[in-house]
Amino acid sequence: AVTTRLSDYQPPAYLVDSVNLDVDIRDGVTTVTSELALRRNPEAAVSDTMSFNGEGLVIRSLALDGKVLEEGEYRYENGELRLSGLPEQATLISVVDIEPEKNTALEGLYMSNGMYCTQCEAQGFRHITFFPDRPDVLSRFCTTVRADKKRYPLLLSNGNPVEQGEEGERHWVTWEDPFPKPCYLFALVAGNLACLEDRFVTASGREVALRLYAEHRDLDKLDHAMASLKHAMRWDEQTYGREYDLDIYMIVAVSHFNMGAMENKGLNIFNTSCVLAHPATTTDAGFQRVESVVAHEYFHNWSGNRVTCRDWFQLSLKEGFTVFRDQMFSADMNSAAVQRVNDVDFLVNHQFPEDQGPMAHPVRPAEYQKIDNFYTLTIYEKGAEIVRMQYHLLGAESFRKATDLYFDRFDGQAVTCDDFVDCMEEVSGMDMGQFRRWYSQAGTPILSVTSEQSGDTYSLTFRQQTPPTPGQSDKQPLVIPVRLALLDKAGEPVALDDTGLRETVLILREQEQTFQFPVGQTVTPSLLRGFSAPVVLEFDYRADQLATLLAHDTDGYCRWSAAQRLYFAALDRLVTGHGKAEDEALKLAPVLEQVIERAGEDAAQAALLLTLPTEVALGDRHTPLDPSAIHSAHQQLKRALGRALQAQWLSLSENLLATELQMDGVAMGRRQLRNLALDYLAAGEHKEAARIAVELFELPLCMTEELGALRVLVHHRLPGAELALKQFAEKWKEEALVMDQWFSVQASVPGETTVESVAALLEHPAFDWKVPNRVRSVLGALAGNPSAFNTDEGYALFTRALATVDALNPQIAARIGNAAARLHKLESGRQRAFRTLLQGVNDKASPNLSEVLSRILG
Ligand code: BAL
Ligand code: ZN
Repeated sequence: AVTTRLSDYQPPAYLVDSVNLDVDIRDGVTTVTSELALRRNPEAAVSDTMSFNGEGLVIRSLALDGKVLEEGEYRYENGELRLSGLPEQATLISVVDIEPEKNTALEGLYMSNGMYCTQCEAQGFRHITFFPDRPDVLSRFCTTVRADKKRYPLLLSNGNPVEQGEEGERHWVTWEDPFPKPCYLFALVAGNLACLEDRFVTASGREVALRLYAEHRDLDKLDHAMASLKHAMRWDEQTYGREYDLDIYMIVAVSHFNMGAMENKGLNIFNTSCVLAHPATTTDAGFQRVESVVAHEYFHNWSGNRVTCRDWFQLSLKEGFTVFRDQMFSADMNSAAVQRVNDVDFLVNHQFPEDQGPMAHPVRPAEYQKIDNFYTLTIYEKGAEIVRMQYHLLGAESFRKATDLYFDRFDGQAVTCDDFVDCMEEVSGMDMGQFRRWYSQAGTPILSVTSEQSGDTYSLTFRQQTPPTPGQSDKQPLVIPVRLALLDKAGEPVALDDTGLRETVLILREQEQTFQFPVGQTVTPSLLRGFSAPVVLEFDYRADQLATLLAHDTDGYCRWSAAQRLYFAALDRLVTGHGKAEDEALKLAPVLEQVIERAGEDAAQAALLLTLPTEVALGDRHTPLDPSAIHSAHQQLKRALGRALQAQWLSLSENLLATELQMDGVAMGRRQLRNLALDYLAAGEHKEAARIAVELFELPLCMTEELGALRVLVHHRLPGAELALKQFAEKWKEEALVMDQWFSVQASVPGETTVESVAALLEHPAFDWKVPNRVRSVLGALAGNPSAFNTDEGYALFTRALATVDALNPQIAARIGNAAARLHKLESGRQRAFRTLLQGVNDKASPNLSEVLSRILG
């Protein structure tokens, strides 16, 4: 395997000022003619040799400045075309053949359900034509797409259409993109699609055509994406002063897609799951996801496209920043408190484990084998937290000045994470030197806090330490902002100094620091408010302190975190055999009752507070990991809570029922709480659970209700479950995204026997190894279901499936392969069995999968 290192970065020897592409699509073979205007790079050491990337291209001809190159005058091997003896400026014309119909890896040009489409980030363009496939080569693109007129009436590429014509049964359209861009932002679509069209007038009065494309049958599922897009466009003008810059903005929905969506200039290509939405077929969570992904890709037009990355080590420059932007947008569109808890929940339950496992890497990695493997939660979610800390350190006003400076200074350039922080530093006058360690140091810092009351002084001592990660054993102290309040017995924040300040931010810089407050009474520290830094916070809270936080804290994150601590403490005692589920439930009941009583204030927040941590999260607290013990503890507590609060669950299940469909945040929160209540009711084996679930299933107002009911029936194996599954599949067999949910519900039933269902699902006629969404719906769900996954049969099935996926789509295989990352934590019997099977897959794995498995196997 070839390792690429940040320290080896060299600017390209030649730049490509413009690209003329002609893509001639015919059944079986597509011919790509490209004309590159090359110019020696004044920023690079003088050289007359240039390498162009090219994967699997069949050369028809190559010509330099009009002269045909004979074999021997160039070298094309190992994915690289090398030309020597180049003048200062030259024109390279290449004609190559590619076979999109055979492209199951879904990178470059490929077919998705009868249409042609592309995915070029990170390195897909080299599967289309020869090019310096690196983000620091920015070129003006002019693209002509040719195809059969009847079957592919729609021919799209980046920018604006400038010419079109017909030749018999074929036609062509030429698109020009005036903005220089790296080739990873190139896109092309040829298909027969329906269009939802609208318009947006920018703040400066320019009119932009908005066109959303999908299969004809999905035309009624584009309204929510359109509304989200318009909100995002306005928000970016108001919040960052950024306007859209082309005359057309297009989104195309495709069913075969490796990622969620892609921000190609002016022509976003989306996984159907992130753009299509209709209440009958899409859950409320799905609606929220569409809103945030549409916004995310739109925001990339500035944070990513106008200002892009110098190299792929800087990926978080655009991704971390853009995730932060989409999180803040969603907070403004919905409930900010709920949004923050959801974002933190996701980070803590998914990125923290990544940071503690074999794939741990810095937000700006120092090396990689396959860059596709680094589209990680660390780059995205932790990257967003690092930007968020800068936002809070500077304050909203200075942060805006710094981003203005960043966009203005680097417009049209490919830059680094350091360039971004430089702008923060320059505007604020702060020294961000130590802060930059967040980009280069991997791992989640552990912040241990102790308190002491001495007379009229309350002190807090903070000790920070980051555990070693692969390849990085020594860790330096980080800048950790800790937002803090101290609550009195009634839950009111007390004055922290003689000015009456009731909340403050402590900026930690050293391994150990103590802070004193003139506070004479017993207090409960409300620490890390708003989750002010991505750290694991250790504080030996007493149960009554947690109850105070949960009941009274005004900070949504601190309330949620208190609830999580209470649940974990109870679950840990059950795992280690030191508690009884009924006793634990009785201790928790009064606190949870209070949450339920206040649920009317914010049902979504109540649902978050009442949701138990997952089995995966519980397992991560116990080494060696015995998934059966975890599963049993989890089931016991859920059942006991189901019984202890059964009157409340019953009342929530029945009383939150709506009579007419609404899609606002309040209605969504009520549905979330109701589904949760029904789940607890069933866990407590209440005799009414099956009746309520069946009634809801049979007459749902929307997919959130229908799927919530189905999940309860299936997960608790209630009477009617089998029939409901059958009816659901019959009703929704034509709706791929709904059927993904049908697969997923079954693969996520906790318990060992689910492996048998998963084996059957993989044989189901509707299962398709070539559709990433379908593969994820089964294998992703199994991976998140530890009691089924961690069995001999689970390991055997998973590894067999992994090899099958790898042969078709290495990127997806590598992603799914990450599910094995807890190998080193397993108890020895399971670890041995799983290791042997993984080794067998790794021996024949693609470079993508091999990088992941080799790190896991150690
Ligand atoms: N750039 C890849 C997809 C996304 O993060 O928007
Ligand atoms: Zn992105």
